[in-house]
Amino acid sequence: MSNADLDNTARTILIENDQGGYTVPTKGLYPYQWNWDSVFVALGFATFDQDRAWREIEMLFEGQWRDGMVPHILFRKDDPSYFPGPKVWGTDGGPIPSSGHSQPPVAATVIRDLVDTDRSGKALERAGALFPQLMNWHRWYLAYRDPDNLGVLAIIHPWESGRDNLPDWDDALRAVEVKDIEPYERKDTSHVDPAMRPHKEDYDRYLSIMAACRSVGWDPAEVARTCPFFVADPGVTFIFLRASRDLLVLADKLGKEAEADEIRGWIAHMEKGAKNLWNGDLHAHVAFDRRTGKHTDGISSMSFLAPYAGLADAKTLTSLQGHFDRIAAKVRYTMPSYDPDHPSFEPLRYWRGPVWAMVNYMIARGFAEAGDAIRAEKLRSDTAQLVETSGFAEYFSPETAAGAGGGTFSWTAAIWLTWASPTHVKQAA
Ligand code: 9WN
Repeated sequence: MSNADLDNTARTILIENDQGGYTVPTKGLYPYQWNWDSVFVALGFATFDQDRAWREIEMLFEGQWRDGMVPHILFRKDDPSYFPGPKVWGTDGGPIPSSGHSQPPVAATVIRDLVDTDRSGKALERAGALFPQLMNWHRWYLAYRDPDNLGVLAIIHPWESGRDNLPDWDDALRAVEVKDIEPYERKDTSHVDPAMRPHKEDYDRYLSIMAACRSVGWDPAEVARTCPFFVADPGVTFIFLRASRDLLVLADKLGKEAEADEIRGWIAHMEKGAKNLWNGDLHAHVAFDRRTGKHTDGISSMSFLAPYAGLADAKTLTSLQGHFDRIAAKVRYTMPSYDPDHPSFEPLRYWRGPVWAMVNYMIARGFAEAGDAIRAEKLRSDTAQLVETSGFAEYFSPETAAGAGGGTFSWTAAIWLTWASPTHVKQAA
């Protein structure tokens, strides 16, 4: 297929996955609105329909909870093709049935992008309408995912990280007691080869964490205090820090001085706090279990997001470039979701090895901003080749380029349109 054909296919995927203002990640496997999927999807729509891009994010924020949380899934209708659905979550925090935790907060960054690339003259007004909601979501993250004010954000469930079965969660997850779960039937493994999905032992614990949170009524302070899983995540932390910098730009544009001061305080605090994630043996930022204080011993793709978060001091950047080159020499396509030199690496099992287009996009952006155009371009051209070889898959083998998981995937299409497509590169030049 030519690049122009791929561009058309990508647009068609977004249009066909559109449910009337919000987009499902892919039909069948994921039939609802997911948080960070929608935000990346907005970037794709913005390449041909800016109004529709805003609508995607506005509809996501329609589901914001009273306490400020923006849920990871909005169940606008009940669909039996996905498990666990709204009844299992048992939440009551907002106007739309939803899951009970959040997902990486990329929204402020994308909203700033929509403002910067606006052709309608209406973007700042729309950003202004969402601004108080963004502030409340960021405040919620700081209050309930960093209750001890360390300057790093924790996740209460592997799903909250968006990287469900990442090896970083293994030890903390194994420590979760399997209890209070009803017999259940997974649906994901009827859509996708089970070898590309998490194990049953993982799902038992995913559901046990949900049961524990349900038992405290999803009260965010109680969840932070008692949740059997509470792990500081470089992914969520770096995405939040980056998003806070973009929120600050929006605050300045909108003349919100008090909020701008507040955000500057968060940024300064998190710039210092990030050292809590530093693993001195690996020379990289990694996860650490907030209950045991133990760091993980592997590098994940999100370790490479430090420059995206604005942490591009010489020590961090040089060390990441070294890891990048080591990994690039080991696998054909960067950036595998986990270090291929780690014993937990599995090239096709979801977040234990495969390449994800939107992660590559974020890493590349950070590297480019830090002045490393060469590695940024390697990430882009690898992503383009993966799509050219295997289409708009959910994720890809870093070794063979085989597509895995769901097909006709919205965020892969969106990232193609906004960044990876050679057509886009030509237009941007
Ligand atoms: C659970 C929708 C979502 C993504 C996540 C990805 C996967 C869900 C699942 O699919 O997670 O949230 O059921 O496997 O891990 O990042 O947002 O695409």
